[in-house]
Amino acid sequence: MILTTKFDDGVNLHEIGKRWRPRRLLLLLLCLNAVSSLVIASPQTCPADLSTKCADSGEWEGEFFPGIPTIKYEGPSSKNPLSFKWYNANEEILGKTMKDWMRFSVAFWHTFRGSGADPFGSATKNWPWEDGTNSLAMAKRRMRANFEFIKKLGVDLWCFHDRDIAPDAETLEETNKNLDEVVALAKKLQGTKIHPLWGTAQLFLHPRYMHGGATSSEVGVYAYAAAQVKKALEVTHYLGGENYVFWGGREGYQTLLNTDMGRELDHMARFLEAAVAYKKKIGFNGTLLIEPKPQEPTKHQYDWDAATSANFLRKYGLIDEFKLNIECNHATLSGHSCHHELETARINGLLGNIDANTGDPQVGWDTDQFLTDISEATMVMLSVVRNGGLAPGGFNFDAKLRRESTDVEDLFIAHISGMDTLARGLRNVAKLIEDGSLDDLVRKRYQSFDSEIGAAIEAGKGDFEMLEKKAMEWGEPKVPSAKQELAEMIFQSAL
Ligand code: XUL
Ligand code: CO
Repeated sequence: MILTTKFDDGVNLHEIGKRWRPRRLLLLLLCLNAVSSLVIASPQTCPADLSTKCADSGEWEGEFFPGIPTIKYEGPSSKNPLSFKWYNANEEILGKTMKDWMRFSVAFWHTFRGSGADPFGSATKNWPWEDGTNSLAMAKRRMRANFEFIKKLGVDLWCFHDRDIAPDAETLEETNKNLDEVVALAKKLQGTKIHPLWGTAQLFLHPRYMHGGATSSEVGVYAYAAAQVKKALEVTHYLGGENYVFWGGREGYQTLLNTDMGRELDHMARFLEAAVAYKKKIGFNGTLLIEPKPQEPTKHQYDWDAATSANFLRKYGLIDEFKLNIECNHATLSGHSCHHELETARINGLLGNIDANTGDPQVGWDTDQFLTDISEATMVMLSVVRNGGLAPGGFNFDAKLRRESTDVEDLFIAHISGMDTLARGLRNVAKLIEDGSLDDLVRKRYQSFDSEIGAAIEAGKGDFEMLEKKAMEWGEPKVPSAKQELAEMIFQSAL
C-alpha cells in the first residue's frame, strides 16, 4: 500500500527504494513475483482472431508456435535469431557431446506461467493460447504448448512445480486429482524421449505456507506440506524425473524474536529424512537436491548458501542423501559469485544441478534473467567440466523474459541465447584445457606442497614439532607472486 501510494505520487522506483529502505520488502515482493506472478496476473483475453482456439477446451491441438521452426545449429556467422550459433547438440567436446555436457531443460513456471506482472504493474504477456483462467482445461492446453516448445527447441528435459502445472482445488484430494489428470497428459506428450530433469512441490505460494512448510510453527501445515511433497515425489517418479528439488522459499524467518530456530531446523531435517524414506519406499532413484538461497521471500532462509546447506546436511546425517542445485542469481544474493557456489558444492561432492540464470549487478534482487555473460558462463562450465558433468542433473533455465519482452518468439530467443552462452562457455573451457597454461599456473602455485614435507602435511603427518624444526632450518620463506593478472589474462584469451 505504501509503495503503491508513493509510486502513484510519481516517485520513481529508485527513490522509493532509497526513501523507504524497504529493500527487503521490495526483494520479497519481487521474488514472490519471480516464481508466482501467475496468480497476481490480471486475466488475459483471447485475441479475436483466435477465438476458436481459445475456446475452453483442453483438447485444443493446434500449433502453438506457428512460424517458429525447429531450432537448428547454423554456426557463429549466422544472423538468424532462431538458430543456434554455438550450441551444436551432437558435436563432441572434451569427450562428450554438447548435449550430454549441458542437459538443458525448460522451466515450466517461467516459460508458461510467467505473466510479466510485477509489484507495480499487471501482466504484460498475452500468449494466444491463454484464456485468462486457471482451469484444468487451460492447464492441459498449456502442457501441450510446453511440449511443442520443448520439441522445437530441441531439448528433452523440463522442470515443474506441482502447482504450476495443475490448479489447486477445494481439498487436497481434488487437487491431487487435478494433478493426476495433467500429469497423465504430460506423460502421453512426453513420448519416449522427453522427461523431467526435476520436479518439485510449491510450498510457498499458498497462504497456509506463510510461516513455512517443514518449518511452520503449525503441525497441520507440516503435515500438509509432507502430503504435498509425497504426491510431488510420486508424480516426478511416474514421469521419469531424474531429480527432485527442495527450494525452501519460506523455510526461514522474518525475526528471531518469535522464532525457535533450533526447533525449526530440527523439523526441517525430520521432514527431509521422511522424504528420503518415502523416495526409497516408492523406488524413486532420482537425486534429491537442496536449492540454496539466502533470502526472498524470507528475511533469512535456512538454506542460505552451499556451505550452510552442506553443514546442515552433515549435522543431520543427510549428506549422502542429497546434492545441491546451485542457482547463479541466488549465489550473488548470498554475496558469493556463482563460480564460488559451484566450487563449494563440487569440492564437497555435492554439485548436482544448476539453475542457470543471472541477476543484474545494479538491481540486486532475484531478477532471474537468462545468462548471457560469456565470461560468467565460462566459469560456470569450468566447474561443470571439473565435476565431470552434471548427470543425472543438468541445467534448468530458471529464467524469465523481461516484463517488456512480449512476443512469443522472445521465449525462443531467450532460451537460444542462454543455451548458446553456456555452449560458448564450454568451448572456452576446452580452449583453456587444451592450452594448459591456467592449469599450469595453479599447479605451480602449490608445487612447494609436492615436496616431501608438503606431502607429509597433506597426508596428515605434519605435526607442529616437526614443522617448527623445519621452519628453523629453512629460515624466512621466499613468498612468490600469486600471478592473478596473468591468470586473468590467460582466462580472457580463451573468451
Ligand atoms: C526461486 C527459485 C525456484 C526454485 C524451485 O527463487 O529459484 O523457482 O528453483 O522452486
Ligand atoms: Co531456482
